[in-house]
Amino acid sequence: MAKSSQARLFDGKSRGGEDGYSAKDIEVLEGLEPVRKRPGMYIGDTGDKGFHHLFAEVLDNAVDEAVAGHAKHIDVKLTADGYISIRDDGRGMPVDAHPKYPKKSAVEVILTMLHSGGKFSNKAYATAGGLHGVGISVVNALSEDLEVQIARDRKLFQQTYSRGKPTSKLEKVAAAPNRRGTQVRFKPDPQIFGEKTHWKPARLYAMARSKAYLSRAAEIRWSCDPSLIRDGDKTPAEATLSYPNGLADMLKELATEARLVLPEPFTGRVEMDNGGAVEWAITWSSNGFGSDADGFSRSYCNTIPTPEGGTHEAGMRSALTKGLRAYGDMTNVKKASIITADDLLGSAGALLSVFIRNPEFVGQTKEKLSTADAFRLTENAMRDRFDHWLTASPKDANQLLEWAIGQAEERMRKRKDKEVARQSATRKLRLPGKLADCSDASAKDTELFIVEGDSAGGSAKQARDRRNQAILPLRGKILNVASAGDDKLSANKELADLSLALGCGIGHRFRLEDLRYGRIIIMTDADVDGAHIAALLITFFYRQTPGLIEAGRLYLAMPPLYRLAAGAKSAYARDDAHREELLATEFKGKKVEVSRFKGLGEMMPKQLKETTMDPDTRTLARVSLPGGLNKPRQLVETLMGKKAELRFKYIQDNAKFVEELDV
Ligand code: 1YM
Repeated sequence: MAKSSQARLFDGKSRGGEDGYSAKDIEVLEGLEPVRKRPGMYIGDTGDKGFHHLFAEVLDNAVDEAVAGHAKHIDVKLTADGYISIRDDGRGMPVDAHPKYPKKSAVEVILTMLHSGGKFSNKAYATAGGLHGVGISVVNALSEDLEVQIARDRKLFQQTYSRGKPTSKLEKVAAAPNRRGTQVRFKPDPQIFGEKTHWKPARLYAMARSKAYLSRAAEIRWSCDPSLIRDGDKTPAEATLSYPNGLADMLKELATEARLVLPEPFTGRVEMDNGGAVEWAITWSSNGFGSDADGFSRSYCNTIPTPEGGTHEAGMRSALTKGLRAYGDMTNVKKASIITADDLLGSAGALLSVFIRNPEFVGQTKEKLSTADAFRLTENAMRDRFDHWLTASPKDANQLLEWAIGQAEERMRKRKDKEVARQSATRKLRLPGKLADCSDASAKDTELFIVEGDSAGGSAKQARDRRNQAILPLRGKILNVASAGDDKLSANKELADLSLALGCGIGHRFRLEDLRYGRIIIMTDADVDGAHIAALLITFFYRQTPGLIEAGRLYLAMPPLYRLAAGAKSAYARDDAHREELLATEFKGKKVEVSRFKGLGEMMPKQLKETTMDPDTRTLARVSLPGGLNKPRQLVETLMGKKAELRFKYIQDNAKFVEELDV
């Protein structure tokens, strides 16, 4: 309606009397042509939503009249002919002639002029731009047929309209000694909404019901032609909607299946001297509320829903959070300080309704209350009552406090998990380009083969089981970490790639739980160069990730050095001794062809798989620290460290033990 619902709440009072209104108070801005031209501008859309918005607009007018204390009953009647009628028993729209338009009655101005409203209600366009309070004239403009009946001054007046234009004069049709109020009966225009858009009884009923909860003063009597109610639709044909406990009743309805944290909800209503009011009903559930798994927060301003929340909701959240924290403080529960509004209200079922003058709305659909005063008003009203409520029943208060702390802890745990997941995700994103990773993401049962050279890497990639075996080829001799400084280590590309692939960090940042693979397998050629590379790698692991070795996660692959073949029979030998053994046993007396592999890259992938990589047929040597972590420290320093003289001395001292040199 032009005179927004928000506006009129206090108008009756401000003029101090029932009939304080007169036609000269109506402000007129424009006619209705723009509405029919661009209906979407006024009602959002011309689909189901806009269609039903027409009902909301008229109902709001009637509800306002009830909230202002002038009406007690509202009748909603849906008939088979597609008409809906809404009637209240309030003062009745003013019928006197309008001074600026002496030929028109006030009703006609209200119904035919866009943005006509009470002069005193400078808040008439409080929601301008929003969809609420656009005016009953918009409903008239978009109706094929509309009839208004006003019972006022013991007379019944009536006027009819079509598509916003009067089809009759305002006429006195009867005496009405016992009737008072306004009735609007209309049928939306199919030219605007199409032939297929119809009233949905369930939707209308839900709208009516929520209004009844919000205006505890009003009793809404619902009636719907049974032919309109489809199978399976539980909408009643007749119902009386009266909820003297307002939001508390609404909450009861919404929280039927909830496992409540507290037996009783926190409810209340505070009325201000200026006619404003704050009403709320809140309960906490440990299993959500039916389809609202995370709870819900529904707020209203002057019975208009504010789905985007706003200052009143913020005031409520603040009051409750501060209140509970203060209670925790008072009862020496230190942890209460970690509770945030989301912890407390994230899975609560909260209903809030405020009544204020001059509400202002912002946001995409102007459904967010922005009036700054509403914050303080709500916060003050609720905080005071909440403090009393908590101290009055310590058992419940403690339970709520404990529950909220649990929610806070859960939130912190989740955040941490997320952080870890994010870290591993970024680690994954930053994997070295030449790593051929496995498809399994878990560290369980996965293996990383560190391979010497690109050609061996190529064979290994073909030989692997890509589900759980990853290949990282390293080029040539890697840096000797025992003789290089930290700066060299961090600048070394091969080792940087290796650390990235491992995922577990190195040095003091090492964390075994971040290791991306179950086993790390060094796979180098079975020659001195291979042995040297393996030694360099083991040195790296020993110095930078000793925990990985201690955990038994580092292995050496054992590729064969020889292949022995005699006719159809073939076998692989690890080393010279093994070769001799095979020649003396399995191949005894046969003409054996012995070939020596120059490197892994030379092997057929199938051979490499069979001899070195397939868990069913291979042999792995686990790198271990038999004397504990510190035992090899000196030896590593001597053999791999910076000081060549230590190495020289070691060789001199130990040369006597060397029996045979394989060169
Ligand atoms: C079924 C819809 O519109 N009831 C209704 C509307 C008005 C009044 C009473 C009313 C308001 C005031 C004074 C006032 C309207 N008045 C205006 C306008 N029911 C329905 N009931 N007298 C009567 O607010 O001061 C618009 S609607 F513009 F005249 F104020």
